[in-house]
Amino acid sequence: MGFLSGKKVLICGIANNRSIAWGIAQAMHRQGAELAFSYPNDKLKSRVVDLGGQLGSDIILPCDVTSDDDINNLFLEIGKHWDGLDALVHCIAFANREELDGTYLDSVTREGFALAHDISSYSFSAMGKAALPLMQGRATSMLTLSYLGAVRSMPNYNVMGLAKASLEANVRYMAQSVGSQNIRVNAISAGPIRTLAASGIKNFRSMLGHFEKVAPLGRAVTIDEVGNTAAFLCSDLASGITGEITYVDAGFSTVSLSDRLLHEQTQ
Ligand code: NAD
Ligand code: 0WE
Repeated sequence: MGFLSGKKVLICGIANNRSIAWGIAQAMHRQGAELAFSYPNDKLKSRVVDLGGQLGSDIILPCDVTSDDDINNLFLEIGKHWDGLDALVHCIAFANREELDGTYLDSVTREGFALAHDISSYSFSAMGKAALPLMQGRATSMLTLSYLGAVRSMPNYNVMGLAKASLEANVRYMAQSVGSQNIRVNAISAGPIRTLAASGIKNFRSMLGHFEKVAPLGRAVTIDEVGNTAAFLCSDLASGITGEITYVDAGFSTVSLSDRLLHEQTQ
């Protein structure tokens, strides 16, 4: 019996089998969770139906998080399938591609700033709010995905960094506002992973190379490693953890000067 057996979990943000959300879905499935999934548009529907089916799920519902109606309908539909919800997993981010290139001040715009914050941060509050009725009377949790660019500047990450900073503050404020209902709210800050959201990002390959040199584990992290941590954080094993940002980054964020880079200089 897995540590999530009997738990009902909604996972939002699968685009394909490289998505972090897919790593989370598989890890939670291994631990015995029952899963439901959302997809943002018809183009992605068949892929999510297929991947969900591989984990025994036939609850696959539409939700573009820029729409209040979509968000409300999503939880109404979940309520028709399930008597409640034990965990909400949010793996959604978006900024205009042009704003993930060049210097921050050159690329930022009023509209792009609003869009990035709407999809990448506000949507977590909106979904959390809509999930509340289904989370009453059980020990439940909400989880989102962040990145180090929230707390350190990062070339080209630009407006997404501000949106992730907002998302991390969201985790703390949401945790405070639902703690008395025995609902926990956390984030995983993951190291860089080659997913759809990372494809086409300028210099992603050399960024990964630098990451591997600096990180104490000397390698990138996988969607399975993020998935296993997500499964833990959404389980009763993590019943004392809320408002927290857990780093799954091979130690990268803990390093000041890396051994490997120092040796490169001194050899
Ligand atoms: P991904 O492209 O597989 O997932 C991003 C998802 O966001 C997609 O499924 C996409 O459909 C969804 N999305 C975008 N706009 C949406 C909208 N309006 N409504 C509903 N869904 C929408 O990439 P990923 O890397 O798995 O990203 C998942 C999360 O992990 C994101 O929050 C990302 O910021 C975060 N993250 C990624 C990395 C990385 O290096 N890949 C590192 C740390 C954190
Ligand atoms: O959060 C992310 C990526 C989020 C993302 C990616 C895209 C690409 C396609 C948001 N919006 C879009 N819009 C698109 O049109 N990551 C943590 C991965 C990532 O993205 C970077 C990174 C890393 C790491 C962008 C610049 C620098 C580093």
